[in-house]
Amino acid sequence: MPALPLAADTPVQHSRAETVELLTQIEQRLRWLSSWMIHNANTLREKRDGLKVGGHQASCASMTAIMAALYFHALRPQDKVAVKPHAGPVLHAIHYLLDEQSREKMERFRGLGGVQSYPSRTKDSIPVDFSTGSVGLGVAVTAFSSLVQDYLIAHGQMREEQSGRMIALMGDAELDEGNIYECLIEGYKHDLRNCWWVVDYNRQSLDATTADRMFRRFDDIFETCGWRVVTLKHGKLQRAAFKRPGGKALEDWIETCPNADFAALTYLGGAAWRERLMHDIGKKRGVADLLGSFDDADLARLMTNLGGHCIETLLDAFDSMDDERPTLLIAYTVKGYGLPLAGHKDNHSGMMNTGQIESLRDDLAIAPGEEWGKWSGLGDNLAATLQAFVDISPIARKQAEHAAPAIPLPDRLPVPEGAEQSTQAAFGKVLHDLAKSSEPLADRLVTTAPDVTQTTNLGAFVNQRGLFRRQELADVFQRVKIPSAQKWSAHHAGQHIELGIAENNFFLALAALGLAAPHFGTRLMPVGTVYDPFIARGLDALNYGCYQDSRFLLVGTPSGITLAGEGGAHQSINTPLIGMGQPGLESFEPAFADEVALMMGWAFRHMQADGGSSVYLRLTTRVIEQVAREGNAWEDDAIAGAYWLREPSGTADAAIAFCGAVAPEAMAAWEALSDEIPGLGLLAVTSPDRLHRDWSAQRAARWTGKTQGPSHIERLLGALGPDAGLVTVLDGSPSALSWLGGVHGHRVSPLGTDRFGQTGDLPDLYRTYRLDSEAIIDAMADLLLQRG
Ligand SMILES: Cc1ncc(C[n+]2csc(CCOP(=O)(O)OP(=O)(O)O)c2C)c(N)n1
Ligand SMILES: [Mg+2]
Repeated sequence: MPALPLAADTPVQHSRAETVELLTQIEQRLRWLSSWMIHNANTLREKRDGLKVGGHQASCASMTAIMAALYFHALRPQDKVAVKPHAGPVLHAIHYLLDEQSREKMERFRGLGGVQSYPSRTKDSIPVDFSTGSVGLGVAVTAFSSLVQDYLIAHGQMREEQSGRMIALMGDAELDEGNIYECLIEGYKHDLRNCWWVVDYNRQSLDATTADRMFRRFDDIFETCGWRVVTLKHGKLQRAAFKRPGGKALEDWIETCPNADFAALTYLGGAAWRERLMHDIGKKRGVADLLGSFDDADLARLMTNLGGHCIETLLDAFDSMDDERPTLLIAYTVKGYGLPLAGHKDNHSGMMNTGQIESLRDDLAIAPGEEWGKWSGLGDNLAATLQAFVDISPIARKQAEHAAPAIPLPDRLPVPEGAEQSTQAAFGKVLHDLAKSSEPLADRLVTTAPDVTQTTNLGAFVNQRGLFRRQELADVFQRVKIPSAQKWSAHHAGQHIELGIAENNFFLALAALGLAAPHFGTRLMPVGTVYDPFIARGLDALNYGCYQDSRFLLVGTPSGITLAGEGGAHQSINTPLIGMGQPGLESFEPAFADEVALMMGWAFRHMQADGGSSVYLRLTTRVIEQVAREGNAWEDDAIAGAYWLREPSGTADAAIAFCGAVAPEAMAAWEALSDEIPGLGLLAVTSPDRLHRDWSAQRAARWTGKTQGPSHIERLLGALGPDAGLVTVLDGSPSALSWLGGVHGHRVSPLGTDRFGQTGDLPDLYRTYRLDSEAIIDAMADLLLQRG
């Protein structure tokens, strides 16, 4: 070990050898602290529920060298990292060394208020650039963040010199997730740059060792998509051994060794390595002498000296990647490196027992009781030098995220004109009007769609504001004067990001766009349209965006069996329940154009509010007659989730509650019944989601002793008599509204779709699925008869 200079008041420039030595020490600390954090939570902390706490010591140890070299050497303050979920404890240990994480939170790993199992932007107190957990998504989102960065640079919101690298530290099993390949293709189309994916290539997933056949295939795939592939297979010790007599035979043997064999030998250790190597290649020239020059412990160290555990190799690699090319760094590693779990195929959830962790502690000269010390077991000088090294690392200068200024919004968005309109067309017109305006909001809108720009009414906005591309792209059809309603030229000032059809990419792009404010200090207003049923295709990515509090407006359109001609494969049924069930997403299903304008205006406010969220509008192409309004009194109620379109009178004993496209049927049924049922109410439900949340919150407030007035739906339905009957109807799962009966104990007859749709015209489909006015009348008669 080279003599290290003492810690000084002024930052020291360390030589390469010193840097390697210091990072080697830090790697050991990270391995220790992550292991100890998991051990403490599982074995030492008091348990009240008998459940396993969990944690992944082997997955952490697999990455500690990579993370030490990245965080304390290669990372620049403006770079952003998505950390492999199971290496979360290593990230916390890094911030502990930086004095940004407390011992107390680490002691409460996986407990309430403690360090989260997987890095979380919203729940962890350390800076987390990207939440991770659902494997694959944290990888691909980095590419979209890089695209967002380019968008901001192109729009003059960031300077080129401020650009950072978007880095994913990924497990090799994540290479099996299809979403990362969808993202590769999209990245290529958009000229992706400033993106690194660093693979912890331990060739183990959760269940077992991974397929040998994929060796080198990943290189081909990524290179085809324009990436540089850097492979770190061997560490410095191995490379030196390969140069000695017999070394070539050893290198060839490693090259062809099956993953499972390598892992098993790693677990068994030095004697097993020797026996196997002697059996396989011992007769080759020089091999016996070469192996004989290592004792068992050194032989085991040599054989596991893979690129991803060799600090020098990692530093050289990171330093060489000094341009903007997207880069896949495949770092060979051993899962559980440096731990007795190393290599065992069942080590994913495996944990060191008490004897094993104590022996690791003793190896590091950490005294019992000193386990949480940052530099326990090291001399004072070395500890001070390490602390100084950590304190001057570029990552220590990373600026905290701060709230980006709000975008000034117009008081109201003008309501599109027309006696008959669809909600989808109204949405397109509101955006088009904005695009033509000089509102500051208009400049921050970014629209995107997975190959459904025109069929979801984004076309007018795109014609006005253009497609975004870093490189100009001419509209060939326009140039040769072939008539088309759609201008399709792209340039750096364009505001629409056209995506291929893969919905996962679409949701990840929205997630990244919606994080522009905390990530880059400039707020964007992302608006994405998707065919409503295909929300399901990207649902996990949608959830992923919401989980990290990204802010976007999602428009699912067209929806329901109202999309009659397209049949069952395109008609969404359960999306109202997704809207209700998804945290971080407020959903609306408007019926009329003025509701659409109102909700869009509210959405833009909510997307930039403290405690706000993303917003989802479920729309339709059905053109319906608009209602005449007297004043704006309905608006607040509509935002709260429902308003009386026909107020019940007296203590009416019935009401029809409808949502969305079936408004005409509900209104016709009301007309037909209102003579017979005096005071019959007609409730326009604009958001089952907000109604239900408010109702639940009101109940919870009672339990927690907080006083709060009645919820909105309690107030509205309070206008009905106690024995009243309710017919609810929407073009979607009836359960989105059937719960209304629970509010005051009213009897409910819920109409909606809960079978797959099919092709047909509206009268046929609404009749078949019981959404027409006759069905509403029948249901009401039934309710009234039941009452006797
Ligand atoms: C989408 C998703 N499916 C399944 C899981 C459960 N799971 C957690 S880790 C893992 C495999 C991890 O292997 P790898 O990425 O190679 O990481 P390692 O622990 O080997 O470093 C799986 C299947 C998950 N977190 N996310
Ligand atoms: Mg793995």
